[in-house]
Amino acid sequence: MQMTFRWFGEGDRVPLEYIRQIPSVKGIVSALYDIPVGDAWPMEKIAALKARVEAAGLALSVIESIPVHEDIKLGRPSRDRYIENYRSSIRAMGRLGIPVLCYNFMPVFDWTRTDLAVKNPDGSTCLCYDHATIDSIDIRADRLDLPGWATAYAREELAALLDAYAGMDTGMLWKNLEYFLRAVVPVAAESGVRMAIHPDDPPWPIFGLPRIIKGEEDLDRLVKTVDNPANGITFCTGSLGPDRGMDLVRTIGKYARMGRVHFVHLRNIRRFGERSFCETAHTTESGDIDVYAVMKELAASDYKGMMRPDHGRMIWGEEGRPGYGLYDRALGAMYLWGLWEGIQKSKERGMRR
Ligand code: DNO
Repeated sequence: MQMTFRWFGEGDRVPLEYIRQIPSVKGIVSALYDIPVGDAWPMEKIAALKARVEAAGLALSVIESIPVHEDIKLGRPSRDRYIENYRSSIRAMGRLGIPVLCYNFMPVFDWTRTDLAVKNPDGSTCLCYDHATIDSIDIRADRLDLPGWATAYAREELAALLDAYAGMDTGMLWKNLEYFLRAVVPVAAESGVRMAIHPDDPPWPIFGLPRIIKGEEDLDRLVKTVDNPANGITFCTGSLGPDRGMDLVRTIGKYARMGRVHFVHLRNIRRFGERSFCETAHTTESGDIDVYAVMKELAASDYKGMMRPDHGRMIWGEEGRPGYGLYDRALGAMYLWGLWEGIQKSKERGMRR
């Protein structure tokens, strides 16, 4: 397993040089942030990003993400042009030897929270999601402060997209994902790039928009759609975990043994009621996910892919991008690596016995 850390490019308040000082972190997860969605990523720009990361003594291990244009998700005729661009970006990644591509297929909104700074008793703040709040929002009328809202689409564009998705059900969205995968996975396989779909976060529909990567049944369908190791999963415990019915330990082992987990986002959450939760520190004792058991199962599956500590709280007075401060994620990396080393060592001892 390689421990990695997300870096949002030169605009990130967390410099690469600080990331390098976190023990265990060898790889960077990043992207090009100035390319319009749908355009092909120029090879020279990706090469420059890679050179910058390597100059800081780290490897560019994962691209998260090349966004999928809404026309592809909507199945519009223009999708073929955008798919061709996507294929070209994958080929460029392959030529540069960047092994993993994390992407998602969520209509309009990426991950969504309803509060970006809930105060904990210890003075830290965390991100929370409350489904009743989501249900009470009229997205066409209200002003929102949701991650993705401000950056992704202007108001008029959003209204047009919501209209376009109005008649779409999950069956149609699946067909469009399948069309996309059949077109891009062979190119990824040939280029030595492993695609890793990010589950829907939260794992249920929001704002009446269909969502299709919510749990085991969906992941089963995904891996079968194009039966190729290049068609894989970003196993995100914090995205799949809010569903009380999800058995994270068994399923991470199942897909890792199939060779389909290429990237792991690890974080913990505390559930409140049916569809509400807050993000916590990474440790098992902090939330509802048995992080130790997840790591143990991953080690038992002989996992060799990438992992990153996902969203942290804001601690020690740090300010920054919600979920992506330095301090709590660095603590998370250390905790996860500590678990991993301990588990590996007992595995080795067990084998010697
Ligand atoms: C949130 C992230 C997601 C993820 C995309 C992948 O913190 O995990 O925004 O990058 O869904 O395309």
